[in-house]
Amino acid sequence: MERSLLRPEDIIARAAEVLRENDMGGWTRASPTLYPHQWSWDSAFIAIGLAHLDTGRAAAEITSLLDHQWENGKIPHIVFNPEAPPESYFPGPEHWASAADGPEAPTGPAMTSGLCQPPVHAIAAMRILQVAEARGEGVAETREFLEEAYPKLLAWHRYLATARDPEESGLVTIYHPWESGTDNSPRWTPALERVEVGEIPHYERADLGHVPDPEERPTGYEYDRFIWLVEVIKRTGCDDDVLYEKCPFLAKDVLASAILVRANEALLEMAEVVGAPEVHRSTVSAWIERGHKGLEERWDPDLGLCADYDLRAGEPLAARTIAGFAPLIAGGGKPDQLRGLLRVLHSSDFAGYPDLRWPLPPSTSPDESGFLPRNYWRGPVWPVMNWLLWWSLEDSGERKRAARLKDYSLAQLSDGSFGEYYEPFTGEALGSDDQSWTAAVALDWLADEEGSKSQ
Ligand code: 2M8
Repeated sequence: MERSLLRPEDIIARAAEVLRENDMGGWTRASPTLYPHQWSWDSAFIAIGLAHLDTGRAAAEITSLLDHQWENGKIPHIVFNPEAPPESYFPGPEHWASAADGPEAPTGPAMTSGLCQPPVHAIAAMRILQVAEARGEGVAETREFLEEAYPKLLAWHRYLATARDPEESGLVTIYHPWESGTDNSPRWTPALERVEVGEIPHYERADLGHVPDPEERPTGYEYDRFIWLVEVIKRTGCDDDVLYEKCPFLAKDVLASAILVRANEALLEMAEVVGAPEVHRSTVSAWIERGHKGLEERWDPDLGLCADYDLRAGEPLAARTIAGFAPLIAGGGKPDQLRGLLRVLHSSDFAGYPDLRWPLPPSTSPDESGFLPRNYWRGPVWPVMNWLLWWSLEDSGERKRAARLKDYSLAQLSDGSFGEYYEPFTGEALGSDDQSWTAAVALDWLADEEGSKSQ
């Protein structure tokens, strides 16, 4: 059905409605049917959007996630909704139950997955304070929230800097493509192909029942590997040391590492706000420095992008995907490198590709061999990725480019469907409608519009 285009004030109203409808009471499901649970990095983006509606509710989003933090500092990638019917999502809580007996899993009735996702949380937490201060509302409450959240976020970042980086490379190791958040992206294809699938119990995919066309979701080949890796990870009790030895998928993720650099910068600001001891600040500063170095080492001059690294195979994973812009997202890079990345971003490899509906970067370059325009992380445009790029461009002083990215992104969202992702050539919304993080970034963009008007 053709939808009429919404005006900015209507986008705000609809986005707020989406977040209200997905509000499960103190936490937000990622989408109404496809994702009925709380996802880690979705919640961070959701908090950024919620801040413009209610800073207290935004803080609660992060707090509820942190309530399920593991003993070793890990923030789980999913906190399961006990009310969601068992057949609504696979693999659900029962599937992860054995991992919940592990020594690091949180005690109590709530069930979580044993994986994690990119660490956007500290960035979100500081953004809540920024919004509260700009509005002159809820500042004291937000500061109290930050005092509670700070040690937990520090423990989370410490987990990533140690258990997930025993080599001290500055780069985050992942055990499963789900940990990258860009599940079936071609960035992981060679590493996934090297995974030999063992015995897996028969399973039914719930996701295919929630999208109009299975072509929008990962393939059966990919899912078998996803599920096998979950089996392997569970059998170790999610033990990081054992996984380093045994996990058949072991990779350095440049996007998560870049986000960690930014999240560590946010943590430094938070340390200032809560008056944390100096030693924390020097530790976090060292993590930041190490992160920049690690990304530098993963620079691929042929791609003009950063490339992930397959630790198992001992080789780089060169692919033209949105994750390659990691140094732009990390910020603080060399001016030459920034210029080069901007060139690639606007080139025919990405946003300048001919015949795109809007000049917005597809998640995978249309020139990459694994590109599929309707398939999930293999080609569609993801508003949440555009938010990350926009935010990074703003921060690098590239305000004009940032404004263009925001304007086209808002044009994309003006059909009001708040799709999970969009077909790059037709602009059709794909995956789930009413995806919470899409609504959230729309709210943040439109609040920025308002802010710039009043300046
Ligand atoms: C997608 O991932 C989940 C598994 O974690 C799935 O496909 O079932 C990804 O887009 C991920 O980045 C996102 O956090 C999640 C919920 O929106 O969905």
